[in-house]
Amino acid sequence: MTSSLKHRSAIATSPDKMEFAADVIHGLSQPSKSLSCRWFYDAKGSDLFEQITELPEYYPTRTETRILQDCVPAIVARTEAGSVLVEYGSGSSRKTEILLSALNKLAAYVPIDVSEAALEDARARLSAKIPGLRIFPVIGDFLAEIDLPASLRQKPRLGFFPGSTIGNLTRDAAQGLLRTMGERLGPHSRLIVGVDLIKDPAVLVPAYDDAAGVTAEFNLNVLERINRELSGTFDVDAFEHRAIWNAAQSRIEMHLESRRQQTVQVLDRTFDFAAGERIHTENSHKYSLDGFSELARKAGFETLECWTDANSLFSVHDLRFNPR
Ligand code: SAH
Ligand code: AVI
Repeated sequence: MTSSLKHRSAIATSPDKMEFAADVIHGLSQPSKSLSCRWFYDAKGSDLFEQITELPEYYPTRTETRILQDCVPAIVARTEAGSVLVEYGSGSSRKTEILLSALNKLAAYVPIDVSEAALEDARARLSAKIPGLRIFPVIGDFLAEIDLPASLRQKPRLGFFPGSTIGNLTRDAAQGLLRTMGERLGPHSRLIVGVDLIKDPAVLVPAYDDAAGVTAEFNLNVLERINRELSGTFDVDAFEHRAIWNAAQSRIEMHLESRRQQTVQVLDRTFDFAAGERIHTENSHKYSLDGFSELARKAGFETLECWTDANSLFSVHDLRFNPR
């Protein structure tokens, strides 16, 4: 999909239903069934993600928030006045408020997200809280081509990619995305990235399989979305949420496991599930500090500084793009 950046009054249409249909049919037709995690984020999915961020087991959001509160003076000190803040996968933009209130000479804020509902809520809240802030929300896939509006094209840019959303990509795809972001932000521009760290699976697994069942609901919502938007016939109760630590790949995997043998229809297609068969719905890769710096280096970024919390749960990296 090609997205162009629009002013909020002319917000682009939500991700194309045709693309959703094609992607779902492709994923469910594979010998190992899978769905892209980007489809989690309809209005209900974005709301469920916000609930996840407040769970006692889900340490990433509160830990990254604390790190950002501590490191924001250093980030601000390196940022040129008149910069445009471009955020990838901005969601509720709550952590962004830490940067927005400290970076008081910003030319504009450009949040990019596939979730129209999340973007609209964030825009309304930020406009009320920070009068005078110019906000240009973009509904779109951060993997696609996104141009800044003409009035902002000559301004220096600061990229922001928090939440360890980069962990939802494979390592190769993450490296490719970082390079693309660097090329679009421009030579010598900076990118602040939040990255979740490798730790004891006894901490990791409950973060993705919480006692209250919110993550299970978030995972299962993708089947409800297929039912709502693609005339799917999934019996959501006939699937079970699974969160698994894959040590070889240093990642948490989320799956939906069929509780019984069943057949499901999506649009005009039929899919058979054996009892115990899984749909792989998400990867959440975890990095070491050096492992992430090395990945960033291969993508053309120098690590200027990197911060973590006292328990080494999460990290924030201040990177500069130095293309060769
Ligand atoms: N940055 C926020 C939200 C993280 S949740 C935080 O740190 O808490 C991941 C966000 O990325 C969601 O809002 C989701 O809608 C968005 N997202 C996921 N895949 C995307 C894609 N391919 N392109 C743009 N946004 C995406
Ligand atoms: C957005 N992303 C980084 C979250 C994560 O931790 O991988 C999504 C999520 N999946 C389950 N819980 C949260």
